[in-house]
Amino acid sequence: MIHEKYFKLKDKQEALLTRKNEVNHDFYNGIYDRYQHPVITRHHVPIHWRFDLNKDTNPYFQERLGINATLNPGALYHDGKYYLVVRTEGLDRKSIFTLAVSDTGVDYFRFIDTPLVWEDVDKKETNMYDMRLVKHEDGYIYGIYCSESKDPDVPASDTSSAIAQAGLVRTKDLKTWTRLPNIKTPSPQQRNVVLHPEFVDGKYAFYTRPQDGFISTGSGGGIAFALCDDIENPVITKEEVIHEREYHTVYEVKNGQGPAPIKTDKGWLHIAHGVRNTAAGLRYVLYVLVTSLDDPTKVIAQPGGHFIAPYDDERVGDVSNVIFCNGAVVNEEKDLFIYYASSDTRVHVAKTTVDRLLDYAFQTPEDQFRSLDNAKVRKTLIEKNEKLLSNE
Ligand code: M1P
Repeated sequence: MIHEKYFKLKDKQEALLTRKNEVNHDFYNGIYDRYQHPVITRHHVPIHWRFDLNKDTNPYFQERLGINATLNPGALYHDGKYYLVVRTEGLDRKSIFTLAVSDTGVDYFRFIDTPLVWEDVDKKETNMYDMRLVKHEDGYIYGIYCSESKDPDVPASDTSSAIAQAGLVRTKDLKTWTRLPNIKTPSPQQRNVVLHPEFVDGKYAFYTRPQDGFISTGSGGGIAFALCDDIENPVITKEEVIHEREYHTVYEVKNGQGPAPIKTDKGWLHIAHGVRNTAAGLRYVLYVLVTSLDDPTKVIAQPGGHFIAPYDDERVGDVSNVIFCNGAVVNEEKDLFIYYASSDTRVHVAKTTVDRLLDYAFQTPEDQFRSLDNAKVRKTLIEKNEKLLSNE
């Protein structure tokens, strides 16, 4: 017999799942719209994924498998619907992948099916998170995620050190997934590995983030580009850094490719994350880059500063002061939906268009890397505007 509390909680949840999400008009920058509510929170996770509904086995109707956070989703626009593969973190810290879908892309997201599982090819793998979903021109939908395991080479007293590698899966229908081997690279650790959607010189192309340590990139770092012959036995022998970390920028300490880049007539549009250190800890923001269609290793536009940073309530969560994005989609109207998580806790959407983002990418002044030079850039803008205003 189903516990009566289930129906009460379900009604309450239904109000959340059917709530319309409007543009937040308190925020304006002309580049993208923010929305009033997150698109996915832990409260969106179905009740029967968390509770045993049976009154006999759960007389107090206790939550048996609680959810701590829903964050960092991979995204895919597929058959007219907006799909997210959400990093769904249990109270036990383990992240699992779950599928949510919406008809609008900004509201009414619902979790469907059951958590994604596949053949267990790597028994050392402890945690998995941050999937990048890519519809590749070879006809498969690929997911690359961070596959984390305990570092075997540390003393027994060290129960924290971990190794991050790039796990690889693929599907055609988002239901049946095949696990391929982890992507081998020259770097001891890898996170933020992303598949480029097209072949380059007849090979599979990847964005990687070489790193020496699990948290610190050490002597590695930067967004790198790499080619690989065989996706079923993915071995990368050379990583070329195409966007480096840089002193006194929003990507001073670390950076990483976000979703797969979006192909436009002016170049490949990238959304990346940049990290700097502060007295309050690491601050994660998003920034934008464009690379050349002829040569995807060549950066051709690089607007200065951050593109999305923690705003209002987004600042606080499990890991505060973090905006992270590994999913963005474009629909037939060239609307661009950027799914980002705030403070490793919940998922939001920022909506723009490909044209609007290209305008931002190519027309926003670059960082001059020195305050005095940046002051001159602003002075030029002010003087130009003052001239215009005086002619009014
Ligand atoms: O906690 C912030 C983010 O930290 C990591 O990102 P990076 O690899 O750049 O350090 C990831 O663990 C990510 O999931 C997390 O949101």
